[in-house]
Amino acid sequence: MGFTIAQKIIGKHLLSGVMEPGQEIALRIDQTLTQDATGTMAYIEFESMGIERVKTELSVAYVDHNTLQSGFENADDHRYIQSVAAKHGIRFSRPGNGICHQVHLERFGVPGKTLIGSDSHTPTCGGLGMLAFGAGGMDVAVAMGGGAYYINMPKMYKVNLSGKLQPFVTAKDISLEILRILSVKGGVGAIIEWGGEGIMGLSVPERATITNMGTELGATTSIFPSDEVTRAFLEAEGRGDDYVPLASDEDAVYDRVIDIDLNKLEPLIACPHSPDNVVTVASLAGTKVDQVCIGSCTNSSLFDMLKVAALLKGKTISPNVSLSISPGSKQVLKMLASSGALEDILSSGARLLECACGPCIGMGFSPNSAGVSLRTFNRNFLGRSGTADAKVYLVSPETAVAAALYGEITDPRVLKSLPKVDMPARFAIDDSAVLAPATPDEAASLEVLRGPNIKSFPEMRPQYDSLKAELALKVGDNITTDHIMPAGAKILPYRSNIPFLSQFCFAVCDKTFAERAKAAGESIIVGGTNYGQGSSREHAALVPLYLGVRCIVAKSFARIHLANVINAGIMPLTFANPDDYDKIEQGDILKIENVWSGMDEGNMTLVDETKNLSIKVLCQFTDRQKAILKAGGLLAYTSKQ
Ligand code: MIC
Ligand code: SF4
Repeated sequence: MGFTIAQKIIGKHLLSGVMEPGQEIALRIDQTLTQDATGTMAYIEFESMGIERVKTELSVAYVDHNTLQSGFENADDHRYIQSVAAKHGIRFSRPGNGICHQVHLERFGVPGKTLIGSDSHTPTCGGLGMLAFGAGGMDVAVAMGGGAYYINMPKMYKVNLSGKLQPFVTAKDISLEILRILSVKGGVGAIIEWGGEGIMGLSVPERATITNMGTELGATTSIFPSDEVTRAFLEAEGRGDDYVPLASDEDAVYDRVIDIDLNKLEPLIACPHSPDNVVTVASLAGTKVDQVCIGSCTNSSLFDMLKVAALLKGKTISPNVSLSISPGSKQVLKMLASSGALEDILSSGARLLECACGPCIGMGFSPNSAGVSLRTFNRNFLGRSGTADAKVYLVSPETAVAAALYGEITDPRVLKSLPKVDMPARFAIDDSAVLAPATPDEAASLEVLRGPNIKSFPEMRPQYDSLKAELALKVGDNITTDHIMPAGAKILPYRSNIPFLSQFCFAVCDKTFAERAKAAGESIIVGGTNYGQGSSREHAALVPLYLGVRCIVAKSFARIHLANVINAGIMPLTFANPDDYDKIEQGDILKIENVWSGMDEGNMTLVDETKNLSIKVLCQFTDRQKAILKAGGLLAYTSKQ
């Protein structure tokens, strides 16, 4: 039996475990990346491990999320990350240099290597055949220190693309189509490999749009082969030497195969408030639009931006629409400027934003009240834009331009002629905003610069053999990390200040939760399916830990959040019978006895003392996970080792 691309890379990086779906495996990690919103915490954790220099082949610290400096907090955090990176052997990508995933794709991603990043869209580099995973900051800290990265061996899915994209139908529409087919839960536990003759027509940045949004499927990661298209991209980046060919074996076996005929694909749009709420653009034609945003790690490559510029050339956007453009990297922006395309963008009435995440994470450019915003981004979760009642739709750059020009949702095919966009044989390479770390000799005397916003890590609490606490919050299905720990310009600057952040925990669902949980001392949360989908932010586990949450019982968990919860020492349990979810209520007193033996047996009895009920809950922890929970979290466990 042959191997898939992912199985081949896993096989080469396997430190322990067997490659059978569902079994825990340990992987050697070649590269890591962090961004600033999760990075401060990851570096605080790395420092606590007492390791002088990272042990990876390459580690890069990006600043791209918290770039709005409306007080000292973000600037202090940037300085902290810059100094900690210099001291410990990590490259530092300065604010303004671009979005981590776009820059990593351009400058550092290597086919066949492993990468973990403290950001859920790290699979973007799967576009060039890298096995790249989003992870919590603690897992990234451990990998920087040379430790393994643990995942459950995923199932293998294959998506075969046949035919050719028709004019005005794009890689983004392929992403939306697979979300329509699979939903935000459909990729859970799987690695998605893309193949078929249709991929030959997709450039690396287009492939990266697809692997980027694989995150929204809940997939462990997504990957493309490394082929002549990959070689051309790496050569244009002056990195031809990094090219290695990679393909799955003819007789590789997949757990599921999905076919998409590109000839039949139409422009698609994801409606509020979920990326899988997908319909055709044509079906919403005529809906008034207030705002259009083009950029984010999904759609900010030179190819995307040149198409946008060509479509805007000589035209003026609707007076009722505010259009923002955020190029993904300084490389993209410089090439837009030198080719004259920037002029076409600016003359249309667009507003140029910095090369950063910006509006995607609510860092400025929030929509007006109840505004309709069309974005080329990957997430449209409730409240994420910074405007609670905004309606955010996800679209391709072409559909975004059509809406900006007409002031309403418009099938981009009405724009009729699609100007031909030629990609340069060589990109404008300028790594001046990537700072090299200090040499080991210089590093010894370097000071790490900490501002007053950096507060200490929450107290880790070992699990005890019995637990009795109030069910402080009961939530429904598909709860995102944006519900648990919202982001946005007002809150994000406090990512290294857990006590401050804690007041906003679950505020989207229940403004009283934080206060009630704190007053209760210890508490339990109950959730539905896919609890914790979305971001990799470990704050969605550390903040509940700080508020005294000891255990979360859900119908199912999203992968990265599950790992973060265990790393924080909070016990995740699942209902043996999902119908039991309906039997318990917020405010009930819940009790679990014999936690230790229950962990060994794989199940426990949850007693609802208020309702006088006994409910069976499951826990399939590995020995390593049990030890982490008993120790009170990954950091405590690692220092014990
Ligand atoms: C996001 O897109 O939600 C983020 C912000 O990039 C997060 C990371 C974070 O919360 O800092 C992610 O996707 O992991
Ligand atoms: Fe940044 Fe948005 Fe991408 Fe997250 S999804 S890394 S916030 S651009």
